[in-house]
Amino acid sequence: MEQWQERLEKSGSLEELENLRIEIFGKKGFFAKEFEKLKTLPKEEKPRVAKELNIAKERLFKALQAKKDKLLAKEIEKKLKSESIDVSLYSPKGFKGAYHPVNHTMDKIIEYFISLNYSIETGPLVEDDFYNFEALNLPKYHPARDMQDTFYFKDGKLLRTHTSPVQIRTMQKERPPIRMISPGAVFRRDYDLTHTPMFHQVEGLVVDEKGKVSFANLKFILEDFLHYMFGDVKVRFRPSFFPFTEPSAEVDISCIFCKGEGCRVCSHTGWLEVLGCGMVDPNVFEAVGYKDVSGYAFGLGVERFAMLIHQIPDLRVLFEGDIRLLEQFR
Ligand code: 2NL
Repeated sequence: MEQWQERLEKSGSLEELENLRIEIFGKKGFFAKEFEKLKTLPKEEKPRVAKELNIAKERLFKALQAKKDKLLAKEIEKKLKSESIDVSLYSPKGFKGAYHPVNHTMDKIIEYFISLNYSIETGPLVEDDFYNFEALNLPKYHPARDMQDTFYFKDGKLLRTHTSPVQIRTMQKERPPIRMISPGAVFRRDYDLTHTPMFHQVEGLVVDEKGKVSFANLKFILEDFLHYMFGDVKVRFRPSFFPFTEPSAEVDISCIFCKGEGCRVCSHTGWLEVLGCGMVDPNVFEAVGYKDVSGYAFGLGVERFAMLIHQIPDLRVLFEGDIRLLEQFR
């Protein structure tokens, strides 16, 4: 543990710190391995070692956070010094403004579902444990609830990590049949080429009397939707898992860049993953007091769609506020 602490102290840049974070907390990192080793310990040893590991993990994570704040402050200071702007300069060219690619993509998605008479529902960005996790069949110790993935407030409230709480609220408020989408901003502690801490989702939900809504209906709608969004592409469904749907599937389209031949964007598979979906898990219906119903649900990341449609290699540029980004979408 001391060696990690020492390396944290010594890291001189955010990039170095991020690499260290992955080394310590990542899916194949130090703690993942240590927790894996727990399985081989004798039964009576496990609780003690697990407790020690959790305490050490919490402590290191706090140290990492503190170091990150320090480095960030330094970086911002440096940036401010190098980017002073002369606001008195005359600009002969009136900038006309442009529509943001994320808004454009969002509009196109919403338009499709409006044409099928889905309602558009919205809800609060600050949610509580029940709406964001509990009602969605995410048990108390599910990794998604981790401090590392979710932004928590001191009072236990949180920034929603998906728009599913809106579906829960809508089901509580209304009786079936329900046919809705929930577009909006969501928040996760993630920042790299393909992840930003704020991004947008559109989730869909259809609920009716038991037997009236099938996986075949879901499949038809999503295939039609993906053809509307991406034109003449192949669509395939792969079995998958989500806590809130059963059965679940992930949906791929044939790569729009290489037409399925295999290229860097599709990691030479010929396919791009674009959606998650499934039949609503009975536990979710139970949480909202629905009986004798069936339903399907799906979710997608709007930035990922925008990235594919507009060929944007780094998602972070979408939210840096640099006007040169928008100038390309006039
Ligand atoms: C993904 C997957 C999904 C859902 C979202 C959902 C919501 C309720 C009940 C059941 Cl209230 N399901 N949402 C279902 C399957 C997949 O999103 O990859 N999103 C980016």
